[in-house]
Amino acid sequence: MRRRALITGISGQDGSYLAEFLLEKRYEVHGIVRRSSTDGFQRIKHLEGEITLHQADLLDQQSLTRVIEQVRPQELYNLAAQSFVPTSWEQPLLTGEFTALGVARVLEAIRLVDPNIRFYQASSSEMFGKVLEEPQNEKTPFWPRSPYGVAKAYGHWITVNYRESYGLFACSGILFNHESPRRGLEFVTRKVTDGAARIKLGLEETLELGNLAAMRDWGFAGDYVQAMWMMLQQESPDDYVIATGEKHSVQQLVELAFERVGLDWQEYVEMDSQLVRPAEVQTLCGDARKAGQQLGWAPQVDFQKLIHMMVDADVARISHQIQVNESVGASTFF
Ligand code: NAP
Ligand code: F7E
Repeated sequence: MRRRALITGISGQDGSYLAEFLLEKRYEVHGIVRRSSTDGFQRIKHLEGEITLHQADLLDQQSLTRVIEQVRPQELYNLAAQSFVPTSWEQPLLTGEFTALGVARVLEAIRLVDPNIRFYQASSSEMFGKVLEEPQNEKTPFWPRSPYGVAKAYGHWITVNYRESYGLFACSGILFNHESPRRGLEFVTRKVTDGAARIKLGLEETLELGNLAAMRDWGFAGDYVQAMWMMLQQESPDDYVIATGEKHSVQQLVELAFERVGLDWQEYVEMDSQLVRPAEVQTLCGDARKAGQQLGWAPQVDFQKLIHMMVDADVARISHQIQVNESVGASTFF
């Protein structure tokens, strides 16, 4: 019998990589998607026919319980969230509903339907916020700096609490920033790689950015989803930091991306003070030694390879789009 996994947030960056990874492992893969008036499933289009999608929403307890009852997964990965930090200041309550209470709703559904389901919670390095030590490990205290970080801290602790209260096999993966060509265009890595590609191809003249001094520990999403699965294969549930252990500034990211397309970034990048956050997470760098020792996990893609991969993918995608537009005589580009 194939093992069954249910993924919330399957249409997101991580959901798409995790679905591919589990299919390779011969899992029967099910995903939760919310209803939309437009087709938002670009990242999982190529998996059509191989995965089964179910409609539900993190805001709707009954819809979650119903899908879990229908699918009866052995493993459930809760990746759905309002995941963009700046939006969490614009919509703090909705972020709390999705990103914090949504976790409790999924856990409640598991507890009621089948407490043997193994549960993964997508926790975040944003919980460390104004960091109290460096690098950050599983024991580093949290000091979140955004409504998103605060909501993720709730999601983390409710996961720990359900493990301790009800004996659920519930794990919290504290993942540092991870990126890929499938990253949303609003996050800084993708904004920069897409921006450099557009400038190179003559579609834009400048790129506006916020805090260039911020530092992050950036890894590749394809590596990080493997750690999620590894956590659920252990004898007992636990929490793990997943990171590369190296940090770089946004400016270094910009330099690398523009260099890849043969341009001098200083001629194109402009500072936009509107993009500076009300409270910034200035630096993050993770200590993933526990995951290395207990899960046997290690990142495979380094920072330079990651940014080159993303720039090359954006250049190829946009060049292709230009060719298509030219062949149909379209005068505008999206
Ligand atoms: P993402 O690309 O923004 O994907 C988020 C997913 O959540 C999408 O599939 C989205 O569906 C879904 N979703 C949002 N609200 C929902 C709701 N109310 N009901 C059902 N589904 C909903 O995020 P990601 O980068 O893949 O990250 C996956 C998870 O890891 C998130 O929880 C994120 O907060 C967390 N995380 C990410 C990172 C990172 O660096 N990427 C690091 C640490 C933790 P739609 O397609 O309909 O919008
Ligand atoms: O910002 C700075 C910004 O939006 C990174 C999410 O996946 O990782 C992500 O959160 C840094 C910040 O990611 C721009 O101020 C400068 O310091 O790419 P980001 P994030 O906020 O770190 C964590 C681990 C998650 O869990 C989240 O879900 O870059 N920055 N200029 C900028 N950031 C953006 N977005 N846009 C700029 O123009």
